[in-house]
Amino acid sequence: MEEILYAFQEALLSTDIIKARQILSKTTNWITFEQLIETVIVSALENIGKGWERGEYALSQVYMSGRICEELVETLFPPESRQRKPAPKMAIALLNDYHALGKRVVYSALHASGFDVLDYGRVTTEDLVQKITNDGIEVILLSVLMFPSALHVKDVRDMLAQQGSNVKIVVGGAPFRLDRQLWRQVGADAVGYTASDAINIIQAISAGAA
Ligand code: B12
Repeated sequence: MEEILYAFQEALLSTDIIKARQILSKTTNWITFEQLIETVIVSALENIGKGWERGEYALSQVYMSGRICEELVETLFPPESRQRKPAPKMAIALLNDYHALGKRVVYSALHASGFDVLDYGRVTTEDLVQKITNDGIEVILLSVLMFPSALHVKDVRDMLAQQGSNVKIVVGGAPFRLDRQLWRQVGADAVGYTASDAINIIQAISAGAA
């Protein structure tokens, strides 16, 4: 797996989408979609991000790596389960942030697992609260990758509370992985660190266990 990760990372850094695609396609018959996302794509992007922090790579390399992964991930999603699962009405959104890949992965994993989820795309706090109210959303999944965006979850919680709403907020993204208490501090009901976590949390909420 180490070798695959290294080769994939090198392909991303050289903006070689053809090679990156070839490397991933060789893995799809022996590892699952979730493993591919977590152990190859997320790890490669994290390593590249760390290299950028150390001054080894240019921001353009981080940017292009993210774009290439977005494009490749589109072709990798497992076929959707035809059977829809009973669940509270839910939506997913990217809150005040531009890192779109994590939300895309979580949305597709949930959808492929049989859950109907509205995709609100990138939203501001006010837009989000309005959409939640208008659509009668019961569970909102929020993806944020930057610390200031994570703090906006608290604003969402406060605005919803002012309206007497008890919508469940599930959060995920880098700031919550880096600070394991942050989700509680911003008033979320649950946190997930991977797309599989999102599925488990939604299953638990649907079963009335969370
Ligand atoms: C690629 C990348 C970019 C790309 C984004 C491309 C794109 N279209 O998405 C580009 C180059 C544009 C970019 C720009 C910036 N970035 Co950037 N970026 C990254 C990087 C390296 C990887 C992010 C990524 O796509 N990962 C792959 C996806 C699949 O993983 P993920 O999003 O984490 O999602 C997974 C889980 O978190 C989880 N998950 C995600 N959402 C949710 C939601 C729920 C409900 C659940 C349950 C789970 C869940 O499931 C997903 C699948 O496993 C991260 C490093 C990191 N450690 O995350 C920095 C990082 C997020 N970036 C950072 C920064 C600072 C920036 C910039 C401000 C840099 C700058 N100075 O200009 C800009 C801001 C852009 C903007 N205006 O918002 C910082 C944020 C630091 C912070 N604490 O605030 C990070 C953490 C890097 C760092 N360590 O400094 N970035």
